[in-house]
Amino acid sequence: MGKQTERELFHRHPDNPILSVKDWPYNANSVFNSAAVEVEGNILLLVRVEDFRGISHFTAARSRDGVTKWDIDPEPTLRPDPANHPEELWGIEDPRVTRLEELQKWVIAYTAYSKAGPLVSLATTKDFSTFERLGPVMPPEDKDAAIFPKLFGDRWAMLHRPVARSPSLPANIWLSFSHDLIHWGNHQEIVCAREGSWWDANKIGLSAPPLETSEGWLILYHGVRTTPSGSIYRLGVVLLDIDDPTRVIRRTDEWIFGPKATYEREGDVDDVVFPCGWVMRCDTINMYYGAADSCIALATARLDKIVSFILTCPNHSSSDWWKS
Ligand code: BMA
Repeated sequence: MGKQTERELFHRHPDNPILSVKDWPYNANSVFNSAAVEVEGNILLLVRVEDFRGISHFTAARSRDGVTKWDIDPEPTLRPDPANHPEELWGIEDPRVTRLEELQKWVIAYTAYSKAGPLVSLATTKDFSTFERLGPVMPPEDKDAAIFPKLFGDRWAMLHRPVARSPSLPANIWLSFSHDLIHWGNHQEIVCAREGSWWDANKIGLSAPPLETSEGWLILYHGVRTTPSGSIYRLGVVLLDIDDPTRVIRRTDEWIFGPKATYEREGDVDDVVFPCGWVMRCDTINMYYGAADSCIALATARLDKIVSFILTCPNHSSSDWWKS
């Protein structure tokens, strides 16, 4: 591969795509954008499955090595429930799962596709078989949300991406706090989309949930570049202060991963890499990502390499330095 691909910090698994509809136990249009966690020594992916109506649900897939021999639930694990949750009328999408040791539960932040637009909903589970919905926590339009695994003082923190009604306004990443996971406040904009020809101009959003490192919270985000032939979804990283996640310490200027392989470049939506989960195994980050809204792929990177890389990135906050 050429120089540009070698520059990427993440390495694609040779078996990619590791999951697609041909592996699925029931008919579906596409499987993509899965959450990823480790449960009792297995990698568990909570996979977004789109049916032939265009409506999405979640199905759990488990594998010991996180690459092969997936044990996939024979039926949808969590379906939209529009009768009790009208905000799920057009499906549930893009789950991000965080372990909350404090509560001995997993919390799933997902997009509920309501008539008024996509919004952020939460559900909790102990076993990925039964779920308790906490309901919508952010009004539309808002998506790309994940909860931090730790309390800050006595408050939980959530990253999310509200979108203003005016299309001329950028879509930026916000941070909010809550005592009970249901009522959220102290909303603050912390990472802003850049402008002009930047790869992450006008629209960004959180990808996988925040990852705790010795240097701070590692935040993986996607930037959307609009081109005459469609949008390109690429990835960058931000480092947040470990005790005060409102403080941005570093941010990559260049994207660290973007669509290159055929399964990322061609699919239901071309040129998309969209991770909703990453799992640490030994010193390695396993990043699971939706490719071209059609299948699931895996890319790996050494955590120490990512951390040393982000520490070489510009030391600035989300101020508008890039405009000048
Ligand atoms: C985003 C989300 C993702 C999707 C991506 C590319 O807005 O809706 O679910 O993968 O667009 O289509």
